[in-house]
Amino acid sequence: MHLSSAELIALEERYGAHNYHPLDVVLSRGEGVWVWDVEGQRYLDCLSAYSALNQGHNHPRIRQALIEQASRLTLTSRAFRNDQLGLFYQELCELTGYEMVLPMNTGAEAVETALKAARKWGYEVKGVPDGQAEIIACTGNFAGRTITIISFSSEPQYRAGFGPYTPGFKLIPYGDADALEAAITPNTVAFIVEPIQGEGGVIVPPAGYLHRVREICSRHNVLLIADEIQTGLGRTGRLFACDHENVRPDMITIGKALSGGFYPVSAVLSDREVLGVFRPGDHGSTFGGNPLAAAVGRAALRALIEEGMIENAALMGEYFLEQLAEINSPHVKEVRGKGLMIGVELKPEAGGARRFCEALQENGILAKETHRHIIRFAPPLIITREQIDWAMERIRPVLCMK
Ligand code: IF1
Repeated sequence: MHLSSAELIALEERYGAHNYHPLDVVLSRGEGVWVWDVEGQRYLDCLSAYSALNQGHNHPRIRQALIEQASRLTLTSRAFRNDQLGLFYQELCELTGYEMVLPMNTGAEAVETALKAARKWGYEVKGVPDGQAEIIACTGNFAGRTITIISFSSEPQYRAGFGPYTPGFKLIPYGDADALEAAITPNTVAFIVEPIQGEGGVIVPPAGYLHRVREICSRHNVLLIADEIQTGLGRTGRLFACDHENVRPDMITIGKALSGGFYPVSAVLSDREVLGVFRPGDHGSTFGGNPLAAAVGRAALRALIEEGMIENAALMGEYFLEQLAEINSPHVKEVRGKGLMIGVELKPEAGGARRFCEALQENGILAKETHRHIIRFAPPLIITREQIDWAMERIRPVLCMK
């Protein structure tokens, strides 16, 4: 029985909670940078599920790993061990240069894990009085939807109606290293920051910012936590966005493309001094570190590295940014980003980005607005120059429409 887009939309609208306002495109197949809707219409995916599909839709090697592992062993819980987890740990640590991993499932769970590790490290290693730990974050951050994470969100809509909020967080402006220095107290255990703010509107901080916050955190014995769940794993043209400034955070959260979009896989990377604070039973998750996640994660990392996707993201990102910046559109205020993490900010008088995303959809390009005036372009990292040219032929007329 093949239901039409309209019929499937009606089902979603009738039975599903309305916690999203998606574009009315009903996808049924994905391959590489392309997706097809139920009527067979083809689109170029310029969102990549918010960077969970860096390797492209339905990557054959990752799919093969999923199928093989799924037919053997999918879940053991961490009450027992399995033959994939140790290898996943080893390959992640060798690739990233960290000593330890704590595996989870969603990005939010990785962020929560990093926050718990920082607090416990603060009490046991730094010597902060119990219950007094402070964590600093930036306005405009997005790190997930749990009550603790939205407790340090500056976005009213993400907070409204969900109080009371978790205490122990302080907000400073993004991109301002002096503000960090001023906010640190003897009880500060960590500073959590996105190297580029994704949801905040593809906000690239001033050059040298990450380098300065690294130096400030080291000097004050404050853990630097980089949330690379969106910017990591090649999205900005380096393995991690922090690599552009040769900054090594104390902890990194990763997720999304860690599975190539096949399965929820996330993790916290750090060294023994920090992740060593966890004792058996302190923390965990039913699915965290399951053999299917580990097998898929191993294949997703292998594909990313062996198929040169990170280098391609740097090359194609430069080209895409340059092409977008050359469009002479009365609506465009700024084109910004790094690698294939690009934002086109429209002037307020353009009437909001949504109508441009809907026009792009009509032209076969799927992109998503963020914060009303910004169109995000984040295609899979496997995109080719020809595909960017194909996209530009369709993006230009939309950005120049009335
Ligand atoms: C939604 C945003 C993006 C993230 C960073 C942690 C997480 C995310 C930097 C949490 C997740 C997703 C969540 C999804 C839409 C999307 C999003 F618009 F919400 F903010 F990407 F920008 N850190 N971002 O970007 O990871 O728990 O979702 O696996 O909640 O609407 P998660």
